[in-house]
Order: sequence, then C-alpha cells, then structure tokens
Amino acid sequence: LKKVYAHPLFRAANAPTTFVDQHPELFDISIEKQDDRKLIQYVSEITVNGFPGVDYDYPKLHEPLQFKANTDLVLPTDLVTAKDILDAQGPDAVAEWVKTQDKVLLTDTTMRDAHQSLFATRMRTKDMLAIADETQVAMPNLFSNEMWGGATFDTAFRFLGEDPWERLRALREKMPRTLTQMLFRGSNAVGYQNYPDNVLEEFIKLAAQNGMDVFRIFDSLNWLPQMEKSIQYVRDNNKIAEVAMAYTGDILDPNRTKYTRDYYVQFAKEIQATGAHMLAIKDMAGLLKPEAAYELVSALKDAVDMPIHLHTHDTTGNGVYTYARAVDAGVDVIDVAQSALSGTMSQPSMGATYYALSGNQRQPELNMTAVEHVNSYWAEIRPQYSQFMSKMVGAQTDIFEVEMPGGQYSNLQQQAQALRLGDRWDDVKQMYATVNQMFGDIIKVTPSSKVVGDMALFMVQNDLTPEKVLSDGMTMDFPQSVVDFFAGNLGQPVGGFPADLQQVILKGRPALTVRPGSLTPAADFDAMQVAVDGILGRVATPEEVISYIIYPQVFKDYVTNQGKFGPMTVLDTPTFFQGMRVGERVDVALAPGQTVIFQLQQIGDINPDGRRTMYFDVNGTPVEISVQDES
Ligand code: 3PY
Ligand code: ZN
Repeated sequence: LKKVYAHPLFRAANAPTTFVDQHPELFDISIEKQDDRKLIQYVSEITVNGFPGVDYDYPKLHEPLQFKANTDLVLPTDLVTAKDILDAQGPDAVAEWVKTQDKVLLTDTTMRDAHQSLFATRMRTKDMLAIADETQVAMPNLFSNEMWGGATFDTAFRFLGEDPWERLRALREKMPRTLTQMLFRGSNAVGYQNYPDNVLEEFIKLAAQNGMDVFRIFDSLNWLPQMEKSIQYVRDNNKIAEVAMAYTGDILDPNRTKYTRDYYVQFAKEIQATGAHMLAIKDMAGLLKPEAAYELVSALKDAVDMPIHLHTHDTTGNGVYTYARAVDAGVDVIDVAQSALSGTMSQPSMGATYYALSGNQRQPELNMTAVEHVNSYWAEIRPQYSQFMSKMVGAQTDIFEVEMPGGQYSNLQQQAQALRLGDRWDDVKQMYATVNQMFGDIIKVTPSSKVVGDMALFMVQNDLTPEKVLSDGMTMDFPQSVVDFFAGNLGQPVGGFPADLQQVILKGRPALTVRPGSLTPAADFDAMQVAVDGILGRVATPEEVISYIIYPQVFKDYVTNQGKFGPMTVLDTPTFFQGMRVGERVDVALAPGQTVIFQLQQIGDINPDGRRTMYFDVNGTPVEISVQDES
C-alpha cells in the first residue's frame, strides 16, 4: 500500500473513484509472491531436468561460505587512483600518469577473462558483488579491474538469466575509485558479427554512461579499419581507448615471416596515429615467449609513445616469466588474475607475479595479506563452477603449435562434446592448426578463432582433409561463419585470403574488400524501440534496445525466461546450477529483509503425461509445482 499512498493523484486527495481500476499495478501486492513461485518453478525445472553442462549426480556444494569479509581495510586518505585522474582530468592525463609510474601496474581480470577462460563465462554477478568492495580496498593501486565485455555480455543473458548492464552498474557502484575495463571486439562490439557504425556508437555511449572507463578494442584480424570508428567513439565519450594488437606466431622464429617484430612495430605506429590512449599486446593464446616479450616491448617502447599494457594467458605455462621479461623491458601494465582463478587458460596469478618480481625495482605495490584474503574468497567460489571447467589441469605446451586462444579452449571443448566429438578432442586441436594454415595463417581471436574452430569441427566430423576440401568443396555446405569470413564480412586478414579456397567456399560469389561497416545500413533505432517495447510490454530502456539489436533471439529468450522464472539472480550459485535435493532447505533473500525459505519435501513419480509434481514447503506453506520431465 506504500505505493498507493505515494501516488501523486492519491496524495492530492482527489483520487477518482476509478483510481483502483486505472492503476491496477499499485495493488499488485502479490509481486513478491509471484517471484517466489517463479523461482520455485525454476528450481524445480533445474532439479528435474538439470542445467546444461551440469551433471545431476555431481555432489551439491552448499552455501554459506566460510569466508568472512575483511571490514578493517580502508582506502589510504592520500590515495590518488587512475580512476580519480580519469574523472578529474580525462584520458590523456591517465596515459601520462601511467607512463610516470616506476612500478609495474596491474589489471585484475578475475571477473572477466579468468572465468571466461576457465569456466566458459558462467560466473554470476552475485559472486562478483560479494567481493567487489573488498577488492577495491585490498588493491587500491590497481590500474583497472576488467569485469565486462568479451563473451560475458551475451552469456549473462543466455545462460545466467542476468542483465549484463545491471552487472556493470552494480560493480561500478561497489568500486567507485577503480577504473573499470572491458573487452570490445571492434566492429563486432560484444558479438560475433559486424555491426553498423551507429550501433557501435550507441553501445559505447551507453557503456560509458553505465560506468565503463577503459575500452580495450581489438580486431580479430588485426585490421585497423575495423577499429577506427570504435576508437573515435570512445574518445568522444572522454574514456580511455586502449587499442590491442593480437599476437600470434613467434617473432623469435626466423621461419615465421608474417607476424614479425617489424610487423607489430608498424602496426603500433598506425594505432598511435588513430588517437589511441594506450596500446595493448593481446597474447590470447599464451604464445608470447619471455624473450619475445622482452624484444617486442623494447621495440615498441622505442617506436611509440603510448603506455603498453600486456595481456597473456598462461595456457602454455610461460606467463609469469613472460611478464618478468616484459617488466624488464619497461612494460607499463600487466594483466593478472586472483590465484584461485589463475593459470592454464586464464591469466597468470597476481600473487605469483608479485613474488616473482621480488628484488626487482618494478615489483608492483601490493598488500599481499589483503590480496590473499580476497583470494581465499575465490578459492571457495571456484568449486561451485567446476562442472564448467575444462579438464586441462596443467600447462599445455602443444598450444605453441595449435595457437588456440585460452578463452576458446573450454568453449570449443564443450562444442565438441555436444557434437559427440569429445573423444576426438586431440584431432580437433590438430585440425585447428591445419585449418589455420589452410586459411593462410590468420590471427585467431574472437570471432576469427570461432571461424577456425567451426571449420575444424566440420572437417573432423566429416573426415575431411585440406586436399579434399579443395577438390570436392564446391558441393559442400560449409559452416555459415566460414562462408561469412571468406566473404569479407569480418574484414581482411593480413596478406589477404587464399584465392583457391575462397573460390571453393564462396562458390564463385564475390567477396567484400572494403570495411563491411561502410556498406551496412544504419540501424533504425525508432523501429527497434517499437519492437522491444512490444516484447517487454512497456517502454524499453536504451540498454534493452541495444541488447536486442546485438542479440535479438538471446534477448527475447531472456525476457521470456524472466517472465517464467523471475529474479533468478537471487538464488545461491549451487542452487542456480544444481536445483535442490529432497529434504534440502534453501533460504532465498528476495529483497533486503525479505527471505523466503524453500524446502523440497518430495519429488513425485513421473505421470503418464511425462510430468512430475514437486512438493515444497515455502515459509511453512505446502506448495506443489508441476514440471515436464525431459529425460
Ligand atoms: C573475447 O573476445 O571474448 C576474448 O576474450 C578474446 O580473447
Ligand atoms: Zn584474454
């Protein structure tokens, strides 16, 4: 009734007698009740049918955690963070400040790349928020916290029943003195295809408004025309445009003549000319060997004036050593993850990197007691996601040959399993390297890495060799991503396309040679607004409209699921992924001070129509839920 009393008409004390009919929403006192019903429906569905990728028999881990937040820590009063400088003086001042730092600076990737790479991007916002403010006070000297973008955008909608924009706003609020950082795929934004320029512009504007500070922009073929617009839009919003060169091959190998040190130096100069504030080396597969890092960073320091930010994955096991050599060469910022989410396909560990640099004048400034405490939280969270983890447990040095990005490894493995090629994973990896050579040795990072992965799966599934593809390919239906790539829809690879394969894959159709965005019609935002208003049954926010433009079906499914299952984000993570067991009790905080208690009493036998009745006790009241058993 608070809402009724607060309504201006009601307060004016002249509410017409039709007030109740005209404002039914104010009297919908069953909203919370509906939410708990929807949540039990969700829990019932997951209990009976399972969450995709999660084995029902896997023992359920229970909250609460042992972890107790460290509330003694406070930010130093004389602290000036990179975020303070951005807000007060703008992005150029941040770049200048970074260059004057003696110590190497750190970016913490735990909340984006680490879980994207280790457990297929399934980390829930709830688990990030619980440690966000302590992360800020425990690591006040971080350059930035990478917590958004890349594959985490669509997977939040797709798998987690979450709005990624809410994640951004909530983390921004918890870490007001830390630069937020995201991964932005140039003209592919946070998707896998090319988007019109006005979509990139709108997305970047909204991300900035919702709290994003550092945009790491890359192109999956290292083709600058695909990044120039995004760089400009980030600059227009007075945020930091960090432009990345994706690293592939091996600059130490004289036989690899395509991606040489000179190639990267030349590329870096072109990036500087676009107005980028910072330069990133994006070593997504962990191919940058320590001496190569030393050589490359030294050459770049001589050639360009931007701060250099190095990103690697520890897939091949060289990570900390690579960082140490990059630090010797003067690298400005390096990407690390909390130890419990570090190593293998993820970033090297923050703690390990810190200790490896003992005795080095550029050792980062860290309070390791505080860092270890934050890490103890992640150590408890990680097992809740173990079902999504790749089986890879140690260094994978064959990646030096395969060149597969860390972020792709666990996803492609899951795709292979879904196609019943799980036991041919070694063949898939080998084929990945073969496809790369067939395609002319391309940069492999989302989405070009997906093209190579799709082709590798296609060839293994159909027992194809490169020769067979060339000889019989005119009659084959290649994966759509492969056709799009050869049609020039992702842009132009370094050195162009292999003409004979392009001919076979396109079956004689012409290919683009210009920037796809220069031909793509602008998105009609008014029409899209009408479409999304229709889906939601209310006026959509700009964030909802842009999400629909980038992922129409994923967004629609998300809205449908919200309607069916309610605020799934409030469930604890084990229950969200594993449902409940008979006899179990789960406390769900729907809102502060408003907890409902679910107790699963019994799972009924399967009916002739394939449904089961689930018997719950909700806050002491018996509730029955009917679920279709999909097994
Ligand atoms: C992404 O695009 O999601 C990546 O992490 C690429 O490395
Ligand atoms: Zn990465």
